[in-house]
Amino acid sequence: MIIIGEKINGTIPGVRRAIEERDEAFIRDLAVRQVEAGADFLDVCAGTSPETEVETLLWLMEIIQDAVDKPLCIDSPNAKAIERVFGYARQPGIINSVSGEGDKCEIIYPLIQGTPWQVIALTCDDRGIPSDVPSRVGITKTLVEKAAQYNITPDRIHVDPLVMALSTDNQSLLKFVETLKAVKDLFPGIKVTSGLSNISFGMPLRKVVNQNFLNIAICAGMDSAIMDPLNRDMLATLLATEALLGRDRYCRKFNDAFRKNKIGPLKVK
Ligand code: THG
Repeated sequence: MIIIGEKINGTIPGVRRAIEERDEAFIRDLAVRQVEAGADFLDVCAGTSPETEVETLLWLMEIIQDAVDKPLCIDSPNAKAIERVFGYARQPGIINSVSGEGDKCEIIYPLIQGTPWQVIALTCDDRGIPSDVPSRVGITKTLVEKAAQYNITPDRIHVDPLVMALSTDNQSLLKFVETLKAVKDLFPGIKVTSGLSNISFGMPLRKVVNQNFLNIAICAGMDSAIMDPLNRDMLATLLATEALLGRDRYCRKFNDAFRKNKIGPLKVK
């Protein structure tokens, strides 16, 4: 499983404060701790008003890239902002995201053409966010076909089916799994990703629901997740599921993360 660490996001109150006060140490610490916990990519989202977004992203990107040697996942609803900061990434990462909305693909795909960059493709378009499987698969098809025009192959695309809250759509998880299977059948090698928190919106014990979603999604074949690797229980769910599925030889990753040993204390408390 590919872990995209979500903690450097200006919509989180503590991060917003750090951005406003230009608290470099706070951001650096979040970068280092997420990487120590196993993040493969670090999501970076300004979460500010459009006027200050580019400046904020550049400030965040510089701090993160000075602190750790991991690729970024550049997260913005604004393709033009992504275009402006793209050149400041020091290694290929993930663009978060394209969708069928407006001219997003026409801005983002040329940027990453001929590079190893990957991209998250949201299954929404100018008609909105569909919750049914055929519409999601249809949008995925369009996004993959457009990508092919720029020689961007399916293995560089993480489809994000934008899960609905279970409290408003009882079939939400089942539709996610169905979408996952359908897009993988259509485009072998394509990746499927998701945020983990939408599923539990409006429910008590949200974290328990999120963890169980992660477990089922991994079993169903999800390839990456935008998640908080510093949440001990969430990371434990991920590593336990992978171990149980036979993907963690000698349970080494699980044990290294959580067993106190001679080398040091628990990595994630
Ligand atoms: N899909 C894609 N991109 C996304 C999302 C998605 N980007 C934004 C968002 N969803 C994912 N990022 C976050 C960031 C923070 C939180 C939730 C989603 C959050 N964090 C709490 C905190 O850090 O304090 C607690 C998290 C926890 O303990 O689990 O709520 O869906 N493509």
